[in-house]
Amino acid sequence: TKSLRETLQEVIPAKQEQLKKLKSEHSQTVVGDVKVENIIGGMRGLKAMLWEASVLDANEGIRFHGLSIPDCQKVLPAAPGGKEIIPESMLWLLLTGQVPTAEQTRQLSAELAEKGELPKYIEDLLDSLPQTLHPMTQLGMAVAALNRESAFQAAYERGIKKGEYWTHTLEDCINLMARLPALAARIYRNVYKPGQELPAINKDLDLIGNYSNMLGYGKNESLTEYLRLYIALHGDHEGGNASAHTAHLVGSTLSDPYLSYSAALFALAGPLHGLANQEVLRWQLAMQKEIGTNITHDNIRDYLWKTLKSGQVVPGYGHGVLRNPDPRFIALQEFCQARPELKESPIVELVNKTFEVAPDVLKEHGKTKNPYPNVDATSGCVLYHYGLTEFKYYTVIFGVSRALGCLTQLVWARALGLPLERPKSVSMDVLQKLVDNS
Ligand code: FCX
Repeated sequence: TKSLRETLQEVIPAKQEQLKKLKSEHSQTVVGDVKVENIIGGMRGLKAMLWEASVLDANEGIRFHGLSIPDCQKVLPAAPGGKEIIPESMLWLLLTGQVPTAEQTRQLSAELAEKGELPKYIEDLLDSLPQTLHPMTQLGMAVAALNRESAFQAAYERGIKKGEYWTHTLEDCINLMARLPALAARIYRNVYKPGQELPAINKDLDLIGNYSNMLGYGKNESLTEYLRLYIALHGDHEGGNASAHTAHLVGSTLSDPYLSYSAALFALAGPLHGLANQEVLRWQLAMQKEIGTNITHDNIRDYLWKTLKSGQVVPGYGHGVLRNPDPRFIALQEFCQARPELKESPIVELVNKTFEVAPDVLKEHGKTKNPYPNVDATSGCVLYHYGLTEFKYYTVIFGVSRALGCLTQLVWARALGLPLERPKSVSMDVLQKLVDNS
């Protein structure tokens, strides 16, 4: 059985060759225009960066190396005894473009468990932080502090050749991925369950089996399976989203993976990005409180209009790229439909009913380009149902997940020798001149 490193070693030369050819033969080929709307509109739609692991289609959603979410659900190995995709198999796919065997997935799980313990100074750092510090701030701080361990930084200081960058980057990425569950679980314990014992990492468990266990939910197999699926599906959403783009930008300065990913986490912590899942739940619970048990389409419609008329966005709806219901939302909904306890859960039912009404209301409202749900419309509600009710923690779970894509691309950026990112900015006066001369 080939290891992850051996598999990567095999696939990298062909990709390097592909890039070399694109560079030498097509450097000056025009593949798009830059419009004023791109410059003043957050670069929406501007094709301006390379990202290998996944591509987002506005209508059909994300594909990971060409595989849709239903494809991944068919072919990617699950945990022993489980059914859902696990982050290890997704990580393998994102990194190598290949579907791992069950044995390769188990080997990766074992390696991550082996490397999952936190250094003492990181435990001390986390334990010294005030309970009131937002869990995402804590996660970002701890990930940054782990760069004391960076193999890449140490190798760079020794003076290695460019061709070796990716191997040290990979080592950092695997070590960071391995430690994220223990980091995230310690933050949860410190903030919400002080005094609760933190179990040691079980070397026989997969990454999320251990995470769930350390959070104190190890006996809830349904929640553990949900976390596996949730974390695998949130792993990557092409390169332009704020967290992925941040990791890529910071990584392009040859900052090590710990610093690059901590920067990404702070982008994820914004309410228009990763924080949205906590906002959705807050909003759905406020709706539940207002309309009580009489969950009718009319009541939900009224509540949606109330939100919109007060100038707020409907959280969990809309997207910078997608123009259809998010397939990640659909996959999480299907998870709920397959489990009677979830299907009948009041909060899950409310999410479903909202989905039946919200797209029409948002179309009538006429502002958003995408009136359909994104993944955040449902993700937090399942956690809530199972008793993981601390909203402020939800983005941390997303943060454990998004590492899959961000770290993968850091390995590829170094393997392909991608340069420092440095787009050109213009002032409004310069833009006006460009417009006048066009
Ligand atoms: N409710 C009400 N109005 C909305 C809306 C929504 N859900 N989504 C977009 N709009 C409004 C925008 O505020 C904007 O109004 P403006 O012209 O007055 O500024 C207008 O519609 C056009 O926005 P649009 O181009 O469709 O959307 P953007 O690409 O600018 O923004 C996000 C995309 C996702 C930020 C936006 O749809 C939003 O705020 N949604 C709610 C928050 C959310 O769910 N975020 C999670 C996104 C994602 F899944 C993730 O990154 O995690």
